[in-house]
Amino acid sequence: MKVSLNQKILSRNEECAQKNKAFFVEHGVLCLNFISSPGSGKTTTIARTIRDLKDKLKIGVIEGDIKTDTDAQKIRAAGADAIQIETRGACHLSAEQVYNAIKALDAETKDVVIIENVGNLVCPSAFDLGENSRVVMLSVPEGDDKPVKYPGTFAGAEVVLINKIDLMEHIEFNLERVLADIRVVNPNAKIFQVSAATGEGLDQWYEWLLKRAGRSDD
Ligand SMILES: Nc1nc2c(ncn2[C@@H]2O[C@H](COP(=O)(O)OP(=O)(O)O)[C@@H](O)[C@H]2O)c(=O)[nH]1
Ligand SMILES: [Mg+2]
Repeated sequence: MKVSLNQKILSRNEECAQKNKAFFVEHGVLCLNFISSPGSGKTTTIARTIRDLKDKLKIGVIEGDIKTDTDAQKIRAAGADAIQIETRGACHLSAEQVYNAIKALDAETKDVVIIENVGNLVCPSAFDLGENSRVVMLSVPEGDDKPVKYPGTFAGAEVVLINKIDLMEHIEFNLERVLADIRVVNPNAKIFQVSAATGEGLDQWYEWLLKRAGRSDD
């Protein structure tokens, strides 16, 4: 009984995800689904990306949180349009919520739509939102065992951002282990080591993003 209800929810989500996907293809918009634990630095990274690429990319953001619109406010302060979705307890965004947000955001006028999913490494990875690509973030203070504990989430990533590398000297974090563990579940993932606080390593992320959005010079 429970299994079939879950299947129904997932298949309804899948139908709506297909509509979102078709929308992004039709309008030539790159949609990224950002997934990570709370506090790993998604909002900080997205806001910095908006500021640093403001002359090159028109970015719109869909924010998912259980409560509050604080992240949408931070994104607007960085200079981009943002729509906040409050999930009221749900641990992930659904494709239907994203469908409604796309309309409110005038997503067809953007080069890139970034979805900041609800913070956790479990539920968001089970729900396709119709995105073109998933970006999974892991920050140094969370510990180096996360790729082996949440393999499914890392397996679905096109990009893995290892954030807060400025804290590496203060915290025990076996980078080699993390890189090897991600490679086991996802040999093709692009892995960038960054600090959204200092800016270190972000150039490689920006290069990837511009290229993926079809906006690079080369
Ligand atoms: N030291 C350091 N702190 C960071 C970095 N990126 C984000 N933070 C801090 O981590 C906290 C959580 O960041 P936030 O972007 O809200 O994380 P989110 O919950 O994933 O959106 C904030 O206090 C940020 O200032 C980083 O690269 N280095
Ligand atoms: Mg956030």
